[in-house]
Amino acid sequence: MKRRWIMAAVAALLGSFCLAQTPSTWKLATGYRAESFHTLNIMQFSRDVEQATAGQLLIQVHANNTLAKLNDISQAVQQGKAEAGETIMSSLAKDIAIAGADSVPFVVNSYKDAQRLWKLQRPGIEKHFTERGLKLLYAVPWPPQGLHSSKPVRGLADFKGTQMRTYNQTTLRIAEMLGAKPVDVAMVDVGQALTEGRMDNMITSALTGVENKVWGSIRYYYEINAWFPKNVVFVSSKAFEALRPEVRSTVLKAATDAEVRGWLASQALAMSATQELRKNGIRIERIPADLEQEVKRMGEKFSREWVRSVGNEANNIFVPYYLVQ
Ligand code: PCA
Repeated sequence: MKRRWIMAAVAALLGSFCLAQTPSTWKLATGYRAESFHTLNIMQFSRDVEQATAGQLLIQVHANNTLAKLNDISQAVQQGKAEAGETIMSSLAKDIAIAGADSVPFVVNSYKDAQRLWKLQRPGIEKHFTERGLKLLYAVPWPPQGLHSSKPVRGLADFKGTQMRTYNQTTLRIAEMLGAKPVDVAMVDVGQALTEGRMDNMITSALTGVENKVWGSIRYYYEINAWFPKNVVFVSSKAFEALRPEVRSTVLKAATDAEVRGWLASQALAMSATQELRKNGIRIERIPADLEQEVKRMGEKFSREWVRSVGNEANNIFVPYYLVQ
């Protein structure tokens, strides 16, 4: 009798042990290619988590818009179609206005500035995420945004009527201000859109030019350093809270590491990508000084419009940002 009792107790104990050890699996959706540096960083994050939790949490990366399209990823996570996701933060700006802060032109001029801006932007983003049942994990910037063009750009008139590729509200508004025709093209479709003659120019990183091998059509790249947009990686609060506390802290530690690693990678790629464009025959030039002035003035106009439309939350970021400069 006693032996039976002991066996039952052992079985119950083993059972609860196994239950506690059941691994969790997260599907993580991203709109960028598997080979993109952001995705490679996520994959490293996933391996770090798997290793540090001894397989307690597995994060499966679904790249290239396969699980959800880039602009729908936060919704997909909120609706439980994926546990986690990555998107470009400015794609959330319609819902969370301050998510557009890192795409306001000519505010940030270096990675150091971009870090300062992120520190000021982060608490507000976390608050809005929490209200939507999302937990922020980390954010990593794209290299600075420059102007790619199939024709040389000498003055504002050179943009008139051109087909300008856009990827967020900022690029859309800029195309409008320049009198260009905005064409919405996903990052992964840029190469094809160029081949099909659907676009003449775009503002994006040199890296995005390299990843899409734009040199067949793009002949000029102007390093205007317009802004440093960030990708943000997040998980549903529900999925995060379902983890045991020690797994949760392991995930957060791996997220901090991923953020540091991602910023360094972005910085290194900013240099090498521009060289890669040059190697492939693209001319790296400065825009003429008077055009630069006009473009900067447009940036200021955009900033004013942005701060006015967002209100207090924008001031909470930009006032301290400019005060400590
Ligand atoms: N590449 C992405 C966003 C910013 C960037 O550098 C794109 O062009 O869509």
